[in-house]
Formats: sequence, structure tokens, C-alpha cells
Amino acid sequence: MGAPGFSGNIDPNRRRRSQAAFARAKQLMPGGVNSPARAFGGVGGEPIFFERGDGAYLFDIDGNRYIDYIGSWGPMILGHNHPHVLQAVQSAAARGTSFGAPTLAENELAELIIEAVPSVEKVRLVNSGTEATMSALRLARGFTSRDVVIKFAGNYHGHVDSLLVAAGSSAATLGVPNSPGVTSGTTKDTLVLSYNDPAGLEATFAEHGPRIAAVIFEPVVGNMGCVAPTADFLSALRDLTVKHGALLICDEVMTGFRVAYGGAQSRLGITPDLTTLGKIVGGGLPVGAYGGRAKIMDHVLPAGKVFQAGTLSGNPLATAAGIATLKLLRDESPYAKLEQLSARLAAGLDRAATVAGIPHTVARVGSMMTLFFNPEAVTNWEVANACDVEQFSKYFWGLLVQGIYMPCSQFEALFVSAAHRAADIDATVSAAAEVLAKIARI
Ligand code: KE4
Repeated sequence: MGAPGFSGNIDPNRRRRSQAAFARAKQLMPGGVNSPARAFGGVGGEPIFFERGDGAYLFDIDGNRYIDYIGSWGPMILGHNHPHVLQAVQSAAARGTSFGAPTLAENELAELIIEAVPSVEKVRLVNSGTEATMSALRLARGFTSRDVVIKFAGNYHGHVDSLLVAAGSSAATLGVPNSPGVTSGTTKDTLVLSYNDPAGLEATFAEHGPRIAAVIFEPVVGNMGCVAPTADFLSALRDLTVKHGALLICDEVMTGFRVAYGGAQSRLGITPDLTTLGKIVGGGLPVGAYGGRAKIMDHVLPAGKVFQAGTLSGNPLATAAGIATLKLLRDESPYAKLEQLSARLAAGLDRAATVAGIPHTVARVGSMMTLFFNPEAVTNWEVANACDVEQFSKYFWGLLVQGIYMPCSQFEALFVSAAHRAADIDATVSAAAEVLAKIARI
């Protein structure tokens, strides 16, 4: 099944090798992918197989080049194949890939994270964002001796059983926000509220306050598309958790080092009790992390009694990529450039959709943004879920066949990297203008 209704400079026939590879992949792996976010479930058609990335570009196995706005769903803030990161990984690999014992690189990556994120006094490295959120939740429950956790519809925190309720990202895209296999016993202590609803949060604390261990939230949501928090919501999150003795967990797996070097919490001025990280901290290799006040973190085994472990946690390759990435972000600070390029893209997409007469809004925080096919500003899952996903799918495919690789779901954010140039942004905007004009005429 090819691109619905659009032709561009990528001849659908020039996706033959991807199509053959996907047919084989489906015989080997469920849905032919190792993560549903890649399956194009939200846009139809078949995923593209890529061979390599370089800077802002991806190259597929049929030889087509794309301007990449997925960036591996966030990690590739420096662009693909950055020479310093490559060099760091290659020299680490030459010394051995995993020892299952402490290394100096773990100290170095921990120090970089603690220096960057003021609310983090101690940190534990793990292998994914999911492990980070799962562990932070267990720690919050162990520290408070309470069971109930609050999350928000449209927020995705990885495939943690107790949080796979009204989840965002591919759970929302594929319509399984509450997964089979997650037992009612697992989710009975999970309360799901509406994002940006301080009154709802206050009412829930009034009813359940003494039982609530933690509130976990995305400080800037990426997983229902890009949604920023209101000031009232942020104040309510911090005030109510303090008042009722619950912990506030800032899930910065996506926003950490993305929207600012100190994460969304430094940009928004909120100080959580625990922070979860992933994606950029591994520079494209598997690293997750959770951290916070030493008084809380020292409850984690072996300092304390809250169990968490991992064979490859802090392994030499992943920490090398993470250290190289964070040092480049700290020393070269590409955030002003990211802001300029991202503002140019957001304004261009907004203008293109307006000229085409397509009802829409554009939401952006730093170098993450979403073009929502919905004229109402998206503040929560209910509004996000009212987007015209059919139009989004046509927009996605119209750009893909022109060599522009946008996130394959209305419920994801796109990412600009430090490797993107103004020419890439302008090419994207002019292609979008053409595609959106075509959509408006259908
Ligand atoms: P991972 O387990 O995928 O490393 O991280 C889970 C996670 C936790 N918290 C937030 C805020 C996240 O965005 C994620 C993962 N993000 C999705 C994309 N929206 C990952 C893509 C995928 O699932 O393949």
C-alpha cells in the first residue's frame, strides 16, 4: 500500500526494498517492528527502512534521502552521526562493551546530569525511559509508603503496566491507551486526570490526598502532540503535592536537554522531587535515568531498600555517547540556533496551513512542535483527540514522498536538530504549502 493520493520526487516504486523488507519483517516480529510508534499505524501505508543517518538527513534502503524531523523520537538533538559522538563510541567500544562493574564513565555522566538539572542531587542510570519511570514510581511508593499514583490522559511514560492507562504516543495512535494484559489489580491505584485541569487535580487530592504517593506528568507533553502546561496547572501540581506529602515526578525523558539544557523544569521554573530522563542523555544509545533529592534517592538499593537493578545499566558504550552529547550541548549550547530554526519552521507551517485555509493550530516549545489539524488550541487529550487525523495522514504522506520525514502520528511531536539548516526548514515549509494546498482542494 503506497502513499495515499500524492506523488512527489520519491517514486513509490523506489520504495521496493523497504516494502520487501517490511514483508519479511512481519514474518519475524509482531507488526514487523520493534516499537509500534514506527509502524505507520496512524498514517496508513508501510514504514520505510533506513540504512544510515547523517546530520539532519536519513537515507533509506532504496537510496532516498529525507530531512528527518523524528530524530529517533528525540535523542538526535545534535543530528545523526555527529563526529564527536561517533568517536566517543568507537573508542569506548575498543576498550570493551560491558563489564557489569562500575566505570568512571558512569560517574562522569551522573555528574553531567546533576550539574545540569538542579533538582537532581543523586541519579541512577538505567536502560530506557520506561525503566526510569517504572523505577521512579516504585521509589515514590516506597519512600511515601503510599499506593496511589496520578497521571494525565495523553501523557505517555513508557510501557509501565500501572501507567498504561489513557496513555499517549503509539498507545493513543493505535487506539490502545489501555492495553490488554494490564490487570485491574495493577491499575486500581492509578488515577487518570485531565492535563491542564488544576481544579480536577485539587478535587482529587481533596478526596484521596493521604493515599497519593506521587503525581507523574510530562512538563511539556510530546505524546499527544506538543502541549504546554498552563501556569495555574504547574502551580497546582507543586502546591498540592507539597501540601499532601506526595512526590512530584517530572517525566523529562523527552524534554530533558531538549527544551533547555536543564530540561523543561529549568525553563518553566518548577522543582520536582524526582525527574526521569532518557533519549538525549544516551545520545542515541540506550540510557534512561531517574534522579532527585539525595534524601529520596538514598532509598534505592543498595543504599536503601527499594529494589531496582539492570545488567547493562550505565554500560560503557551508552555512557560514552551520552557524555559526548551532553558535553557538546553544554559547551556549544545550540539552543539559540534551535530556537531560531524551530520558530522559522513553526511560523512557516502556520502560514502554509492558513493560506491553504486548513483549520489548524501550531504548538511549540523550543525545538519540539506539532501542527494540529484542529482549530482549537490543544490543551488536553480530549481536544487533541478531536484532530482530523485523516488530514494529518495526507499531510504526512504528501511530505514523505517529497523527502521530508515527519512524525508518523498526529499524537507525536516533531524535533528540530542542531544539524538542520535554514535551507532545510525553507524546503520543508514550501513542500508543506504545496501539500496543504492540495489537501484543501480535496
Ligand atoms: P522509552 O522506554 O521508549 O525509552 O521511553 C518511554 C518514554 C517515557 N516518557 C516519555 C515522556 C516518552 O516520550 C517516552 C517515549 N517516547 C516515545 C515517543 N513519543 C518513544 C517512541 C517509541 O515508543 O518507539
